[in-house]
Amino acid sequence: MTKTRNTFPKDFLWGGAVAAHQIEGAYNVGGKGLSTADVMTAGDRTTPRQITKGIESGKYYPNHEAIDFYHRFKDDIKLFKELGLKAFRTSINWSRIFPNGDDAEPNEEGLAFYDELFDELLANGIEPVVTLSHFEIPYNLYTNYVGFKNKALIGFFERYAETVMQRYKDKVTYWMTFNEINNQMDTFDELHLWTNSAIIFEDGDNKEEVTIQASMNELIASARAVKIGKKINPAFQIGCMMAYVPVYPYSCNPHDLMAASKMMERRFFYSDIHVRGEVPSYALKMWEQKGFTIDYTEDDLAVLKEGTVDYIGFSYYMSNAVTTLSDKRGQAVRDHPEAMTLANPHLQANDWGWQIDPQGLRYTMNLVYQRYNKPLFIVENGMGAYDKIEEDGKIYDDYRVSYLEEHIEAMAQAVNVDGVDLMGYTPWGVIDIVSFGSGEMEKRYGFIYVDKDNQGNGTLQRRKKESFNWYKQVIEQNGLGN
Ligand code: BGP
Repeated sequence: MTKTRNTFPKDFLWGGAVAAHQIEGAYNVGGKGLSTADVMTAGDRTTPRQITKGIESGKYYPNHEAIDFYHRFKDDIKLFKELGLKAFRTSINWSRIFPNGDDAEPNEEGLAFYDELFDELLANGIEPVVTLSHFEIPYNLYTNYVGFKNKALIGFFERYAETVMQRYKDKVTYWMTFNEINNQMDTFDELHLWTNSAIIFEDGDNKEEVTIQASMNELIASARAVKIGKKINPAFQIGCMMAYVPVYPYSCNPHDLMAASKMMERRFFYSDIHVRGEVPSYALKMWEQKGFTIDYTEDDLAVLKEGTVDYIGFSYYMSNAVTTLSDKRGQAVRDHPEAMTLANPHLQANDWGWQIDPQGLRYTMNLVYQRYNKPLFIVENGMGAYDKIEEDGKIYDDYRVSYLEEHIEAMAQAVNVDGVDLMGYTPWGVIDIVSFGSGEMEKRYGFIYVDKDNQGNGTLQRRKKESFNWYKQVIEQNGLGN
């Protein structure tokens, strides 16, 4: 492999990423309303998290306290500075700003919290990168409006976006609208629909049609936010946030190739609209064939066209392989409408079954850049793992370093060999936080360890892992070094 390890652009945004509900805690402090993330219990590797009706006594909700970043951010930012972060990606918790989502006025205490947070970051030379909605919305927008199925949410989101963009116009330059907006289309499973759109299906719902309607409402809301943001401050860089999981044909049977391409289309649907501002023809055809009626107006279409994004933010963790070959049915990990997912025999997986594939990152970067010709920003990447504190008090997380090193190497190839325009890299969970998928604390991604277990016990004390020193050096030398 060509050695191109130490060559990233001069102002490359080396950083770390988190989300408000997974880090802040203080779920009922400072005038904050209940959010959809506050009614999710803890699960584990094999048990899914439950979504309860409001907060039920006797159940454990890991996001209520999370790692108490709300009260400890000043100390944490000191560590981020020591690590050398140039950027820190977090989200604003919508329910701190509009506790019920439909309130007439924003909550000043919530706005003041993010003022303080962004000021502290900037004072430490760290650029805030902000997601407007990272897998949560005010709970009231579910109970009284059934989530993004309802077009009223477009207006509520627009007002929220305008409020925070106006307030932080001189503090935040990099924005993203909806986190991993395309995660909901693959499986229609409860967790993803809930976190993306606050939808729980009702009897008689056509799941796919309802999901597409909610998605269109979000895409329109996103485009409106982009338009407003650009008016507030033309220097804003506003991106979308996609989960890219490249889908490979399991065999070279052309049917497998076609199935993989069709599955990719389901994910590209979202960035096609965010970037090109048009509903793609393959989607219109599919809706027609399935008899779906998706409600949007000529004005909405004009908004989509006017509110296209500046860059493509995305997460990358793993790849996927699919087949249509019926003799493989016994090995299927998951069934999709067009094909079955199989474990890729060329890849290893982490303890949660996520297949590790650095080449897949380079492939994805090429694919996306060729499709859109817009700057890319890798805003999540990393490997969840169990960490152990050894007798000398240290955490030797060489598995984490290997994962990240291989992905940075692939990234360098994409930039320096393939000519991809990449703005930055913010690996996921720079400090240990609550897992979104399982609600565990012990699925750790961080360079900084947090003393807390899956049941919520622990001192919350922070401790640098060995990977901390490694990442610090990567940032210092603007790459891996030759
Ligand atoms: C992405 C989400 C994050 C996150 C990460 C890791 O899907 O944007 O919020 O947590 O994946 O997933 P998990 O926490 O389930 O390991």
